[in-house]
Amino acid sequence: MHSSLITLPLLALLLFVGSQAQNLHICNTHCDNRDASEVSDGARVVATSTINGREIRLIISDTDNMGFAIIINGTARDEVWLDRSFDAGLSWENGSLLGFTTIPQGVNYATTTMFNVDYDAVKGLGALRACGRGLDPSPGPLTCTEWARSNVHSETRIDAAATALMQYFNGQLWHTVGWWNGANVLTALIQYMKFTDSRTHFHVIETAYTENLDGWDGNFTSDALDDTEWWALAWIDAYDVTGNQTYLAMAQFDADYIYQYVDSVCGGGVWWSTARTYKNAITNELYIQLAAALHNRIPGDTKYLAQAIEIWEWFKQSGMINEESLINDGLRDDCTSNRDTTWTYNQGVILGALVELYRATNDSTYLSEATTIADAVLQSPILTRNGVLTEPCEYSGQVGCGDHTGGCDCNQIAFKGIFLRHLGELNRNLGSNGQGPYQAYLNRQADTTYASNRNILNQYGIHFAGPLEDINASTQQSGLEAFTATLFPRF
Ligand SMILES: *[C@@H]1O[C@H](CO)[C@@H](O)[C@H](O)[C@H]1NC(C)=O
Ligand SMILES: *[C@@H]1O[C@H](CO)[C@@H](O)[C@H](O)[C@H]1NC(C)=O
Ligand SMILES: *[C@@H]1O[C@H](CO)[C@@H](O)[C@H](O)[C@H]1NC(C)=O
Ligand SMILES: *[C@@H]1O[C@H](CO)[C@@H](O)[C@H](O)[C@H]1NC(C)=O
Ligand SMILES: *[C@@H]1O[C@H](CO)[C@@H](O)[C@H](O)[C@H]1NC(C)=O
Ligand SMILES: CC(=O)N[C@H]1CO[C@H](CO)[C@@H](O)[C@@H]1O
Repeated sequence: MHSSLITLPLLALLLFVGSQAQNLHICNTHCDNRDASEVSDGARVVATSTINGREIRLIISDTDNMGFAIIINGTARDEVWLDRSFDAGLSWENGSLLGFTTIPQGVNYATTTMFNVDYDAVKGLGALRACGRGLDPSPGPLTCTEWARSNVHSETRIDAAATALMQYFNGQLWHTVGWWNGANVLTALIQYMKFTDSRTHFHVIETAYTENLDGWDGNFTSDALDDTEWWALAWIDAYDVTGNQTYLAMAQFDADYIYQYVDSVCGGGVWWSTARTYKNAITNELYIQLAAALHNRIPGDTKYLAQAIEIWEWFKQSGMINEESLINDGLRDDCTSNRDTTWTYNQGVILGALVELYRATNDSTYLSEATTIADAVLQSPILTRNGVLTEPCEYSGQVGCGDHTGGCDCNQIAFKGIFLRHLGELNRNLGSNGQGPYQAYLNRQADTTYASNRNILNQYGIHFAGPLEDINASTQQSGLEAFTATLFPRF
């Protein structure tokens, strides 16, 4: 896994996101700095913060897709302004103090002018917060509300989760996550498009393709073969929603690159990396899924189906699937299972792989083998705690990704969404009329993360059951996938 970011030129259109150019003057339906008295009916207070007896309010008009700030219960010269962020609240237009104003003599409140939430011309998705401070008797500490936005592109919980994820997009990848996570964020966004009718973020498919084509070793390959597979599977989904053969051809190119690293050590299987030091579960599960998916999309193919079956037959008897029907991480040098952690994503990708094999063959044995593994996750007290999907590293008290104590590293925070993506796929193939055998479980994950793991910007943290912490684009990817997994195909 490569977590580090690579640098390539940003899309010129989105340059403002990285540089946070000051003094943006945005005109959508209305222009920035519009008088607040012109606000449309239905504006609402979305966030408040208090400091030294003053209250700062953020007011958003969904109709205008604009917001403004008010300070009340203050004294003359108290200050109020807006901050606006185009990267999910990581940074904002420094020094702009949008709409900055002070309380005049004789009253105890002041209102800023209105500013746009989004920047439509460059598809910039923004967030606002209201800030202020008292000036009497001397400059006091400042306070800001939480970040929030309008309900534009965010009316339902799944649309809001997708829009909050797109706020991290930097024109190439996503702020706070690197190469392999980027492939998974893209997959989560494309699956959202696939299972809803939304095309709001459609442009990201081509942009991510073009801007990352020269990343690492080119054509989405690198020494990390699992990373190559994540990208290849993103291009399979891209092909599904666009019908564009370029993406299918790229997935095929990547599969052929990976298959060079299948050999007879331990009886078969793909190596984790080109260094040929470790045969593990994820790389092989992903390959089965990729090869079977290619077969299902390339008329007349026999090669990829044969590869998918070959790797599955090997994997099934490799020892990595343990006596509980859960999948451990990989093989030791002596070719026995290392019995390492049963990460949720290792229980997930195989479900998607077996569904693709079922589609390729109509052999329902593949679905029953998938069901056995899925049921084992639902029954595992480690992976399903009080009915809620939980990564083994969560709540461990160890310092995890970032400075927080979520206990999972920067790779592991993405795993639960990956599991749900594939459980959803199995559920769709076992069910009909919007109900599969895992529907109740999937609905519970979505409802729990919505209720216990979300802020008012519709950002999701690492723990589905809360508390809310460690928010970044990978935890957001998992949040989005909790909703997508509950949906049935509509295309
Ligand atoms: C403003 O101050 C008054 C008097 O101190 C108090 O009764 C009122 O609740 C305050 N309003 C807000 C919104 O803080
Ligand atoms: C197919 O995708 C490629 C890569 O994003 C793009 O350059 C090309 O224009 C697309 N073709 C069509 C017909 O949309
Ligand atoms: C990428 O794929 C194209 C088309 O197959 C090929 O011509 C090119 O050499 C590949 N580049 C790399 C760096 O693999
Ligand atoms: C699987 O069965 C369906 C329904 O009978 C049929 O349409 C499809 O062609 C079959 N696929 C394969 C690969 O045999
Ligand atoms: C999100 O993940 C990145 C690495 O992918 C890490 O640097 C960052 O600290 C994480 N953010 C949080 C809040 O954990
Ligand atoms: C002077 C100033 O306001 N600096 C802020 C600029 O924005 C970053 C975050 O984007 C803040 O951390 C700085 O304090």
